[in-house]
Amino acid sequence: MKVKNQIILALDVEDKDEAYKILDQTTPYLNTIKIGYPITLALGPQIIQQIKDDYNVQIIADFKVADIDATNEKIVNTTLNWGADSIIVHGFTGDDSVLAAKNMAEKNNKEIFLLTEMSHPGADRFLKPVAEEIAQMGVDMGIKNYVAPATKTDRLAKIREIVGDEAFIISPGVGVQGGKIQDTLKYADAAIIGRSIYNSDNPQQTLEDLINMI
Ligand code: O7M
Repeated sequence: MKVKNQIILALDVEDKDEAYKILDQTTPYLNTIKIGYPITLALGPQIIQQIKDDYNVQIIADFKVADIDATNEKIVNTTLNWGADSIIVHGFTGDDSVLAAKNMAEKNNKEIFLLTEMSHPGADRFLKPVAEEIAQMGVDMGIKNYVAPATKTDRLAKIREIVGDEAFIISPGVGVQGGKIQDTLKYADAAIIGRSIYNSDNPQQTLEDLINMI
């Protein structure tokens, strides 16, 4: 995946006019938008194709898929049929669940991102102790794309070490959650940024400032 300016916008707004206002200001600089439950549940899954058609961007569907294999398969297939270019899948469910998601994405000529460890403090309790194993599982399964936290650069660095230089890592947590873009991009290929762009008084200026820092 090629991410323009190494920034992915997390479009976690729930109002279409607001979403389009932000997209108007940011898509001259960005080609990759992450949509998740907030916008999809508010506006319906049609929003995926609408945004693609109206802004000529690629969409990462952040549905953090975390079910048994048979259900993962359905979630991945339906999401990709709604127009998403890739889908984010949790790794903690284990290799059978992840494999089902990976196979279904490949059947659609699309890709999954494997979520290894999360950016919020609470993730230290249950996810951190197994994150390196999750990353290793991804490597063993031939997965190329990963999500790892920008708020914990030591952990991000560790996950990069495990998945290798050829893997593609996207990293959430820059801005409001405390991560710094320059530190993050030492280890990640792109940063996922939401509130500090879409809640800013001037999303375009904020984005320009972020790009200038890279
Ligand atoms: O910049 P923010 O904090 O407003 O938004 C960050 C986005 O990244 C938001 O959409 C979160 O749901 C998502 N995210 C995390 O913040 N932390 C994680 O560990 C994982 C994700 C994510 O994208 O998971 C795939």
